[in-house]
Amino acid sequence: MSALGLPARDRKLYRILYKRLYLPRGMVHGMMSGLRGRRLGGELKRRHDLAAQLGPSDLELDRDSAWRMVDSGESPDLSRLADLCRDHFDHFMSSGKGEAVRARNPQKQFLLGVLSGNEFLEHPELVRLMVARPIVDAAARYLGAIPRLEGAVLWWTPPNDSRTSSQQWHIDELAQRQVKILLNCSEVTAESGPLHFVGADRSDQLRARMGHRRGRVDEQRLMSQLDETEIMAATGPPGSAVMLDSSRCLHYGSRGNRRDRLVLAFHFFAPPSPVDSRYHIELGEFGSEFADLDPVQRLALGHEPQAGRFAELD
Ligand SMILES: O=C(O)CCC(=O)C(=O)O
Ligand SMILES: [Fe+2]
Repeated sequence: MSALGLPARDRKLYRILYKRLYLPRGMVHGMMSGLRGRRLGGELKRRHDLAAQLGPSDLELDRDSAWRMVDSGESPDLSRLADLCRDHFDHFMSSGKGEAVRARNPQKQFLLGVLSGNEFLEHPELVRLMVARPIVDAAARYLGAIPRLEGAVLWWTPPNDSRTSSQQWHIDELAQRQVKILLNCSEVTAESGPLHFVGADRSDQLRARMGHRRGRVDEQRLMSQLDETEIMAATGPPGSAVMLDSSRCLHYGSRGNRRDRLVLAFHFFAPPSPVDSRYHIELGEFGSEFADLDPVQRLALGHEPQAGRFAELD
């Protein structure tokens, strides 16, 4: 197996450095990525070399603005993935689990987890679609190395009136850069609390101007510098998606829903990226359900194929 699995001591170290000692994100990530990169050794180089060989993906992201929309039907893999997630959700609701998940967390009636992290391993057909080549290739070309599918969560947001945590403007601080896909699995309109976001180059500029380092962004201050027309909303029919670097693009979502929203969120981190998300996926053994995946896809799932298998890509 690859050396990507994150030792528990790294998680602890990150908490101490970033949360307790309050060291700057760039410093903590730089230091810890260096350590992890060293552990990855030759694998890291192979991930870089392989990414350098890739041609443009159909789902290419612009490096500066770091986002793109995907129309419904544009990616057969995402369309199929949305259908399967929708079926899973229908089954989840009809078996009464919807009410149970709402009751479990009365304070937070948004982004309710229908499927999360390693639960996806019971649904390999979903995992396989998340590492479809156009998706991994787009993430690899943006991140400069074959990345890992770090985590995934199928989120249900019912109508709500709250405005807390990720319903407020923020960036995802767990990584320096990442590629996140938010796949609409239900029809997402302005009433369904779509993800709202600003391109990365503009977000960098705004954050620099506000001196923003971490935590929620003050909305009033932000809006005094930002024109409404610069804000994008990820609306669209099932199978449509937004791909973005949510660690650079300011964003919020699930706000003011009048209608339910079902989205699949999954993200790719650069290989040495030091922290795991709450939705982390960690493959144990590489089972037969993934046996036919190619070397790039295997690496995306944290599995390093035998050196000889790389020849297949040439
Ligand atoms: O669409 C949402 O509710 C916001 C989700 C979010 O902040 C994220 O996926 O990073
Ligand atoms: Fe976020």
